[in-house]
Amino acid sequence: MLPWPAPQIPSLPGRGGPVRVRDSSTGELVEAAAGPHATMYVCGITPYDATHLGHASTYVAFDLLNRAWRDAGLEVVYASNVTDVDDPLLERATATDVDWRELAADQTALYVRDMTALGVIPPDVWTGVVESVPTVVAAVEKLVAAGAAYRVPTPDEVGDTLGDVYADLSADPSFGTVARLSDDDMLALSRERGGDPERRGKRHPLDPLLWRRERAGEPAWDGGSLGRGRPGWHIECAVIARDALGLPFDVEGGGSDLLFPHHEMSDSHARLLDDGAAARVHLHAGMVGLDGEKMSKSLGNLVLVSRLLEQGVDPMAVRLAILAHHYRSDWEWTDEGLAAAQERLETWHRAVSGNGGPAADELLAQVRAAVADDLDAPRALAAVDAWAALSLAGTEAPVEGAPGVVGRMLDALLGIRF
Ligand code: 5CA
Ligand code: ZN
Repeated sequence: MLPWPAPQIPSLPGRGGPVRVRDSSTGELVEAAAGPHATMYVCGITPYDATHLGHASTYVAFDLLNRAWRDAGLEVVYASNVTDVDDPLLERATATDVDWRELAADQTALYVRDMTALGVIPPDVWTGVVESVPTVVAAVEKLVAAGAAYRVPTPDEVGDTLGDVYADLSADPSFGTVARLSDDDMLALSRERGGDPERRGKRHPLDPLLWRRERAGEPAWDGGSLGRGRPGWHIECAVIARDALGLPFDVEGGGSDLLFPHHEMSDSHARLLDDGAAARVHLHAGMVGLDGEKMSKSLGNLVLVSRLLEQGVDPMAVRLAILAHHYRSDWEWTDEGLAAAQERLETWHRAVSGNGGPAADELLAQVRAAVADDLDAPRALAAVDAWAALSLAGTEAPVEGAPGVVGRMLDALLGIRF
């Protein structure tokens, strides 16, 4: 798929240092990429409803990492997917009597508009599930041939009795090392997040679906020796990430709801496909809530980016409202938070609008240090607030051109553009 146009990123004096992040597998602070290249896969949207603040917050978090890496001189390759065929998308299409392809295309277009408005750097490789079906089929066939996958009879499948294909997790001695959860927790989360532990005929309740045979009324593709059908969820990301970045890649990310089962399973598939490691570092953004509940398409408690923009809200205020929270924390979207971001944006705008202001070097160093320290955006914002207050107070001897450097820095590192 063709991603949205990349924003111009201004160059800055000097260079940022190595970026450290807290790995969600181990809880340790680690260097996100050793360089000179940095590779990142962030799970993309399932396009059945427009971008809400939760999605936006997750993509802004990884955008911060992308920007910090580039500022440190690394050559970044960022890959992502669009889950343009999956159960929830098909269910919504049926419920609203829309063609599933049309629904996916419309919602993906809206997402593109939202990401562009929020100044998110687009992926370098952006792959839809539908276009990756042939490579997924080859990967599943490889897992079957290796004895790492097996067939489960499907009573209602069309035509023959090949069955659905499931991964045999017992073939992967490293299974469980991504999320490091107890068996009970894994089972509960699998049930909650798209798994099917009760499916009869599986060798283990957690074994995930790799290939779903065609069912009446569902879209299906040629699956070679697997028979017509469509990909399971986790294998798609394993294959898309591997093909875009090679294995192992540096960072695999998404919201914290993807740590298990999605990333546990997709890493397991990737390991078995490549006899090696999948992602070096796992990074997960906290969940954004509304009125005490996780914001989610299935619950319907959504604040949509597109709706805020329609109401005339400056997308940079939305971005600043997101950046006011550390990416790993769970937080609530509120009108007050947005109002505070709008006020902050105006203050910053006034502060960077003059020709002279307090020197920029120290602020640049502080913001660089904050983002390099596990993407600590709230700390970066506080440093800019202090500089802006000093600038607007007019008590410092003005340094010519300093506001210009600060403006470029806000743009390059934080994605805030006036
Ligand atoms: N297509 C799959 C990933 S392969 C998917 O999870 N799609 S999604 O549309 O449900 O979510 C897109 C991204 O937004 C994921 O990284 C997900 O973890 C993140 N996300 C979803 N809800 C929230 C939320 N309330 N707060 C923060 N991030 C969220
Ligand atoms: Zn994914």
